Amino acid sequence: MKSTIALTAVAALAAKASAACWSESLGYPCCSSPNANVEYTDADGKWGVENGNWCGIPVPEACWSEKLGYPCCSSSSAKVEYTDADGKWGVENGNWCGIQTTPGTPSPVPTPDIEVKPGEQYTHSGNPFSGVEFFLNPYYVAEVDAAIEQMTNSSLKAKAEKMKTYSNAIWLDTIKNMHQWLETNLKGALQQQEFTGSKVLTVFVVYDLPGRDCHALASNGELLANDSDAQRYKTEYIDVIEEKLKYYKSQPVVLIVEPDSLANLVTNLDSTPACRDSEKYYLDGHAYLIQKLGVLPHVAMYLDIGHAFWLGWDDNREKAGKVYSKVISSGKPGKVRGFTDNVANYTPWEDPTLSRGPETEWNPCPDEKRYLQELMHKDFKAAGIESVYFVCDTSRNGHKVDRKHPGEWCNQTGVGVGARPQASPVSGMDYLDAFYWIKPLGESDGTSDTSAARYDGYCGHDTAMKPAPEAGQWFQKHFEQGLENANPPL
Ligand SMILES: *[C@@H]1O[C@H](CO)[C@@H](O)[C@H](O)[C@H]1NC(C)=O
Ligand SMILES: *[C@@H]1O[C@H](CO)[C@@H](O)[C@H](O)[C@H]1NC(C)=O
Ligand SMILES: CC(=O)N[C@H]1CO[C@H](CO)[C@@H](O)[C@@H]1O
Repeated sequence: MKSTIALTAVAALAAKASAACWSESLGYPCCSSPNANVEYTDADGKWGVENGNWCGIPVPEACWSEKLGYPCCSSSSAKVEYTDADGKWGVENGNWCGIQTTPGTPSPVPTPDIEVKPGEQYTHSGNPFSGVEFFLNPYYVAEVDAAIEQMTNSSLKAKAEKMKTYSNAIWLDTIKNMHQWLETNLKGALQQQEFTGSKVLTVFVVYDLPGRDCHALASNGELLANDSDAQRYKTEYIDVIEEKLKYYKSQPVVLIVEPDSLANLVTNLDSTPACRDSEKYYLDGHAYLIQKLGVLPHVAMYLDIGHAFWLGWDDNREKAGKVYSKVISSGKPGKVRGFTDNVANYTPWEDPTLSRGPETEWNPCPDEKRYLQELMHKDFKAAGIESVYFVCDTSRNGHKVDRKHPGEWCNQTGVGVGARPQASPVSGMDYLDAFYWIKPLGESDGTSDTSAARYDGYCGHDTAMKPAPEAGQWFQKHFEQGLENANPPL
C-alpha cells in the first residue's frame, strides 16, 4: 500500500515546480535545493548558481505542501516517510501530507559549509541581543538528537525536537575545549551570517579561572590557585580567545564571564580557605580579561552575580556593589556591559508565593525578577557602576523545583525549561537585555557518586536527582523531566 502511494506521489511531484520558488516570476529557475550556496543576496532573495546560470534559492515555508496540492500533516513531528527537494513527507489517512515546520520555531535551514572571511568590524550598540539571530550550538543539537533516539514517547520526542531550535551558550571550560569549540562556532556563526544576511550572535561562557569554583567541588577546574597556573590562564586561555575574537570581528559575540567566581568572593572568603587562596587569582584574572576582551567593539561582556538566593540578602548586596565596582575599574579601559544571574540555577523568574520572611530566611529578593529589579539594579548604580544590564539564565527555571532550601543547586527534581531565549523580554525593565539559555538543559550539574573525586554533598541531597553523572555529562532523566515541566510548555 505504502509503495503504491510513493510511486504516484513521486510522479506527481516531479511534474511540479517547487512551492517556494520566488525567482521564476523574475525569469530565473529555482535552485534544486534550499541548501544551495549563496552567491549573491538582493531584495528579492538569495541567489545561487547552477549549471552556469543564476537560480533563486527556495525558502522553506510553513505549510509548503498545500501549493503542491497536498495537505499539511497535522503534526510537525509526523513520521517522515519520504524526503525530496520540497521537504519532508508523511502519510495521514492513506494520503501524503507535507510535514510543517512549527510556527514560531522554524527548523533552521542547515547552513552550507561555505568559505567565509570576516568582513568589516561589527560594533555593538545598545542591547547586544536585539536585532540579531541567535546561533544554534551544533554540539547541543547533536546531544538532543542522541537523547531523542533513547525516547519512545512520541509526544516527548516532539518536545525534544523543539529544543533544537533554541540557542544556548557554548562553554569554554578547559583550554582543550576552548580550542575545540571557540573557532569552529565563530566560523559556523559567520557562515550562517553570510547565508542569511542577518547578524548572528554567539554566546560563550569563559570558565577556567585558577582555583575555579572554590566553594563547590562538582565543577572544580583544571587550573589550580598558584602562580604558574595563573600564568597559563592568561597566555594559554585568555590570549588565545583574544586572538580568535580579533580575527572574527564582523559578527556579534557575548561573553558570560566566570560564573560563581565573584559571588564566591562576596560571601565565602571567611568560611572557605580555598576561596581565600583563589581571591587574588580571581581578581587578577578578571582585570586581565576585561582589559583585553572588553575593548573589542563586537564583544559584550557580562560578569556573573550568582542568583537571588545567593547575593539577594541586604548585606550581601552591599558587599557585592563594592566587589563588582572594584573589579570593573580594574579592567579599564575594557568595558563590561552588565551581569548574568541564575546561571545553571533553578530560581524562578517570578515566585509570588514567597516574600521576605522566615521561609526565605529574610531574603527580600525571593525570585530573580525582584533580585534584579528592586535591588541589584539600584545597588549597582549606587555603587557607581555605569553600565548595569542583565541577562537571566532561564534554561531550567520554568518550574519551581522540589528543593527544601532555595540555595540547593544540584540536579534538582521537578526541573522545567523556562522562558525561551529572547531580547528585551519584560516591558518596563529596559535594563534586562535578555532571557537566554546559558546552562544547557540535560547537561549534569555534578555526580551523585559519593566515591568520585568531584563529588559534592549537594548532589547527594534528598532533592537532588540520582543517579547523576559527572558535571557536564548528559543526564537523560533530568532532560526528559525538564521537557515535561516546561513553562511555557514546549
Ligand atoms: C508521553 O509524554 C507525554 C508528555 O510529553 C505525557 O503526558 C504522557 O503521559 C507520556 N506517555 C507515556 C505513555 O508515558
Ligand atoms: C600549580 O599547579 C599545577 C597543577 O595544575 C602544578 O602542576 C604546578 O606544579 C603548580 N605550580 C606551583 C608553582 O605550585
Ligand atoms: C532517582 C532518585 O533518587 N530520585 C529521588 C530524588 O529525590 C526525590 C526527593 O526529592 C525522591 O522522591 C526521588 O525518589
